[in-house]
Amino acid sequence: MAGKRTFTMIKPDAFGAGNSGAILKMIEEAGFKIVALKATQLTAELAGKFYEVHKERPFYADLCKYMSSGPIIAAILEKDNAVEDFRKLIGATDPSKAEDGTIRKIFAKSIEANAVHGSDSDENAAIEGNFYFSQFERVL
Ligand code: RTP
Ligand code: MG
Repeated sequence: MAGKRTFTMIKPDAFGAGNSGAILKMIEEAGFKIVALKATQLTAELAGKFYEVHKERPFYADLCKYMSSGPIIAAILEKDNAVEDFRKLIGATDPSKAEDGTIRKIFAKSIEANAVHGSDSDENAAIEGNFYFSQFERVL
């Protein structure tokens, strides 16, 4: 059965542009409950750890630099079929390929500065949520 939780980050481009509130509003209006939330900033080292699965990819160094370049918002979201439905809501990685009405289509600046992150599996959603939040920092 598909899981009920996913993990997201509002990336430095969207945070810096003052779009965090509008993005969280879209997320809630799409039926997701915010069950953990914080503003924070990654060091390059922590970004490297978070994106370790991509360490062989050509964009890895740039991505770590970018993700540690400014504040972000991290959140755990709850909804039936959360991972898949959230990836539909955010749209394709490359905003020029994202469907109209998706968060990336509306807010992303480029394939790297693409406004939001969304977990790609139930397993990674749990790992990523645990990376940022203790048991006391989330709704049980
Ligand atoms: P995310 O993990 O952030 O939700 O994005 P995604 O699944 O749609 O894309 P993924 O392949 O996991 O890539 C992670 C992030 O790396 C940056 N990226 N840059 N320059 C490039 O060609 C490139 N490709 C990916 C993006 O910030 C992407 O979201
Ligand atoms: Mg990904």
